[in-house]
Amino acid sequence: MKIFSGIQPTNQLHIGNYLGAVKQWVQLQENHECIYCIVDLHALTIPYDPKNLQEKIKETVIALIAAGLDPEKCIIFTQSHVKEHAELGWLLNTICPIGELERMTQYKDKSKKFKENINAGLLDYPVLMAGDVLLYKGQAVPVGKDQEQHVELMRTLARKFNQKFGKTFEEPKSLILQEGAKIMSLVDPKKKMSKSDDPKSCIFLFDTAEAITKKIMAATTDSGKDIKFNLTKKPGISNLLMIYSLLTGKTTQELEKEFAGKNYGEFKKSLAQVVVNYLEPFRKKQTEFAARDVYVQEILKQGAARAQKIAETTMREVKQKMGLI
Ligand code: AQP
Repeated sequence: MKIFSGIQPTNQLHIGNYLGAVKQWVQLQENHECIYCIVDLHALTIPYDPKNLQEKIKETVIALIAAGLDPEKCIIFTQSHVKEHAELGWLLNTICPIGELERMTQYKDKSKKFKENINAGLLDYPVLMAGDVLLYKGQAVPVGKDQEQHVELMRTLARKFNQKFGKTFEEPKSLILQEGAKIMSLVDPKKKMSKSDDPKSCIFLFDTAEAITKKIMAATTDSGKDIKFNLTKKPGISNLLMIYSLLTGKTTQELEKEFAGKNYGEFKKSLAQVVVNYLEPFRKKQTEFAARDVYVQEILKQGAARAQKIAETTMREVKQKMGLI
């Protein structure tokens, strides 16, 4: 299968990005043709500082390698280095109904969050994302639950394009994990954990042991004192149980039994230890790669060159079919 997925260099990666998306990316690279992209063009749709964008891109690549991506097994590159992304995005704009974009949950959420900056790019985000995947004729897109709607639009655009201009694209399907697809904020467990949110709401992959422990101990829990998995009645403790379960391989029922009669404090202390231990090797690798700037830049350079070749071939076909050449 041809796999494509992307991540924004908006901030450090958190455990939601890892458990919902990147962990799948690492597994898929073993048996599939995988292309993973740092989507810097998408990141421009929310307020950012041009002075540190390059640094954030570098941090994101390092995080992906530290989490297990292997540049020998997959392509890793920066979106803006392959100009065909913007080009295909524009062409797909001409077949995308605006109504489809206005109903997108991410657009609605981000327009509320960044009221002073509701730019056209924010609305158009899913079309660029469709271009990202279709450019490589991607067949599957491993993402968290929040991106399901965008992959659905990708399918619609692929279908429309094929109907209008002749069969060119397959309709990519989303690969969404049954568990971990939506890790919630530690501060407000009704909201998803988000990089650009309050740092107290996220466990970042490279947080220190102290920071992880402090955030988990302060995480919002629910009334009552039982450690029970119930997403509607106990969203806070259920989110923590889910993280515990995903990192240890124990089911939430097993954990309920293990923590029967224990209080929230005892459970959180144990979870903090689990998270610290799980992330320890990631932190070590991050330190190692942070000192290897040339190596990191080379990964991006080679990745872009490999991606560019595929992108050029698709664009030639697309332009021919659309009557541009
Ligand atoms: N809380 C989450 N639980 C599970 N999966 C998640 N993902 C994001 N948050 C969660 C998945 O991570 C991948 C990369 O996400 P992204 O950086 O492209 O953008 P996002 O979905 O908007 O992630 P954030 O953390 O919320 O970033 P900001 O705050 O910058 O917008 C995607 O596959 C996503 O589904």
